Amino acid sequence: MLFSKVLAALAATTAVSAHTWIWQVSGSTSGLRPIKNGSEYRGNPIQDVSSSSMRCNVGGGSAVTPRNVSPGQQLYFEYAHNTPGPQDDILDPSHIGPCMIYAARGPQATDWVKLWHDGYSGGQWCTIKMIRNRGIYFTIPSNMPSGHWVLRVEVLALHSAYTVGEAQFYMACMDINVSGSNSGTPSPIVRFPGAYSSTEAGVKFNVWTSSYPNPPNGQYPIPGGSVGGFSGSSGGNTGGNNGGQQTTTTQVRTTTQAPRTTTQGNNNNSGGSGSPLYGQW
Ligand SMILES: [Cu+2]
Repeated sequence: MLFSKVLAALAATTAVSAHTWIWQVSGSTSGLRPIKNGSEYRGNPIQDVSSSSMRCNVGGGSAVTPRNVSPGQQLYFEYAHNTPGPQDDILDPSHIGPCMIYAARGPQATDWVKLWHDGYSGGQWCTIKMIRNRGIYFTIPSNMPSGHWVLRVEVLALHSAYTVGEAQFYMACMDINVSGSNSGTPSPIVRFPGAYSSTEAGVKFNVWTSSYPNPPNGQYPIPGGSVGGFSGSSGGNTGGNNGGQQTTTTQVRTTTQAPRTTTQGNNNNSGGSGSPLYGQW
């Protein structure tokens, strides 16, 4: 239909110059792997799913000193679009799509387990919730095995993903040292690159339908498979603010929280906030 063709044309011709990155976690850059080198803009996406940069972005291949965390501890991944601070808009709201968090044993970080994801749920895309929260809240699983892990925190922008190779992946890695004495085995395992295909349904995805910004029928298949966890023994841990220990595979609790100001049903096509839909993104 004409409406979607016009939108697609706008999306295709608008210059893409600024995107998003995680600038700190819970008020500190401790454990966060740097992206790129020097002063180069860090908010560009990775678009080639076969690139080694899919793992921890450009420049994020090497471990840094891990931050000490406890099972059950909440981390707040704080995003920036332009200049970090209260005036920053985090991410252009045209960038609708899912969020995913994985973990792998550090420092090598080769075998990843997905700990959480949110695609389109509760009538909203994850990235829009992320903009409202100015970041993503994530709770370290209460049964996460102790030791050095790497968290891989990712958002995927789908506004150009109707063309193969134009989905925009924004990921960052964080080295953590999990306290306690939990042990256990992560599963299922995926690799980066490898976990995603450029042609799978959630990566080559057309948002420009008559239901925009909502996906057709409210359905969106999140890449990377189902959420896994840790199986096996779970010892006591120290310092965590978690509740009861779990001994089997766990689901990670909340991350992106529900929008604070909601009107009945968020399913209109108005685009939501007052930010321009098109412009610098
Ligand atoms: Cu962008």
